[in-house]
Amino acid sequence: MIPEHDVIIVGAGFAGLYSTIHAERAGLDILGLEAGDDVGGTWYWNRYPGARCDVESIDYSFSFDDALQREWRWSERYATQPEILRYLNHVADRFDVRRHYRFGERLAAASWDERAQRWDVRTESGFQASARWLVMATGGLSKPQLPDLPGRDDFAGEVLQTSAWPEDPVDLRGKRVAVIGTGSSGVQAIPLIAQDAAELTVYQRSANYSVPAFNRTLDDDEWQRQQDDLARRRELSWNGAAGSPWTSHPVPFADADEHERRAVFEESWTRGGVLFAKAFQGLTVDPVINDAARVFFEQKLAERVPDPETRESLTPRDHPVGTKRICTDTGYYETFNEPHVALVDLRREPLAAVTATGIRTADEHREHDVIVYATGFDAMTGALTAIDIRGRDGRSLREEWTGFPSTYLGIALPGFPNLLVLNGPGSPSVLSNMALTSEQQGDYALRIIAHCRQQGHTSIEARSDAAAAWTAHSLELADRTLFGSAPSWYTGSNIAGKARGFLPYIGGFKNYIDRCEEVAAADYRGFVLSSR
Ligand code: NA7
Repeated sequence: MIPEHDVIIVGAGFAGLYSTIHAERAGLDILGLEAGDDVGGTWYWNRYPGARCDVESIDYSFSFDDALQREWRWSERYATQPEILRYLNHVADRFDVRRHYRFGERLAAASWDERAQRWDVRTESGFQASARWLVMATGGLSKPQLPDLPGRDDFAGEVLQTSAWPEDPVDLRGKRVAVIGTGSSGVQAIPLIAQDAAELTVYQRSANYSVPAFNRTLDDDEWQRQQDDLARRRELSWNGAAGSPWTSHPVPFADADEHERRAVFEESWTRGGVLFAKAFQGLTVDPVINDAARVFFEQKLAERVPDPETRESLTPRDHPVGTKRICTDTGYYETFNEPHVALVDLRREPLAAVTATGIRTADEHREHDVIVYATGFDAMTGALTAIDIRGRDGRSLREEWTGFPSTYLGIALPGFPNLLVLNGPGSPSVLSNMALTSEQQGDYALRIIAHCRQQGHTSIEARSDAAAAWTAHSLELADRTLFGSAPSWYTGSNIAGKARGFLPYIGGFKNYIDRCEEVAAADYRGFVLSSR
């Protein structure tokens, strides 16, 4: 007998936990499925040294429960992976979430049964279940990508991946370690790996912009100030473009003189990390502002890396500032000043093959004991196309998404009734604070479900024209910025054969919420509701 539920929620990260807590409050019978052995999502898997969130801890936490907000004491300005994982475990305990989940169950297939108006799902272990609603909280950066390098599997040493780092401690002391990849994960891991390794060689295909985190322990005074300011901070976050309280300098770049420009860049630099992209409004839109930010960055880099050749290799050349997510580092560039750390610039010296004992480039063979892959993710679509999802009339999501994904508000897909995707392509999630987007997305999905139940509808589905219009609107907004000119996971260009196009909605978190609210207020305009 296959168990039947009201809703199946896939994933137990921020979005899955939030949705499960609130689906229970809405009186739904829930089954949660999670591939990991416990809750945490991204923060369950990414256990590499140095893993941290680049959104401040006070903001990167749930806002829905005041007691929860007040009782959890973050220890640092930017929380480490272990601390965020402890937090999510605390949330799971506090709201007794685990009893809804089956852990260690990776969804393999889901198909819509039109007659029964239900989704039938099967996991890789063969477990089956069915539900009227299928909520995918599978994460935007959860399908790791391991590059198909020649000879990759010949390497006889130890292979590690930042996004699937072992739970047991990894001892790199005395070892010759290679790291491939210099996105946020590589940039965070490299300084800590360098502390242990006898030799560290970093293989860099493209240089990224990285700005120091200016991380610090939150002492009691700062914590108290944050607590006193929390209501204002949350309000700004909910009304902001990226779900955080930070805004750009109020004076437009064009109206500021040289002195003011310098002061603004300096101030936003010391705010830390990704916030540098917010220095002036329009920094990722106007090439003139962007170039001024680039010049400022390069001056800072010169202070951090004295050697001109190393510095040249570390200077980003393939994208404007902020159009790939700015990395947030602690001592990243300084690591390359250490005598036992080498940078291999793959632009000058392409990677030829992995061998049994190391890595061969066009110029040289280098021996390694360990290779660490920090090579990113098949972002926003990869976790969904990994599953054989069949909608109305057997339509395959995987096949449809060989083209650019068409979604309505990022949450609904034409041809896939009652499938609700949280933080999907066409939503602002990965450009925004995931803790708050997960709340908004979970709420919206549950409101759709509640609306259908109240009205006696058994299914809801995005209309194709509504999805096409939303997707065109989202792409058009991206075209007005400099983002499209950057090869990045935002545009799918990090994955061979993936359709190109800017995946997240770039119109801002608050604008996105407003659009969702307009649709709801207009009786879910753009959706087809039906009853059987
Ligand atoms: P990213 O940002 O996608 O970085 C992946 C890195 O791996 C990047 O430097 C890539 O170079 C590099 N890469 C990928 N494939 C290869 C091959 N074949 N050879 C050499 N180098 C390669 O992923 P992260 O995990 O660091 O960060 C993802 C997000 O997580 C981040 O933006 C935050 O939001 C949190 P490339 O730049 O493509 O030339």
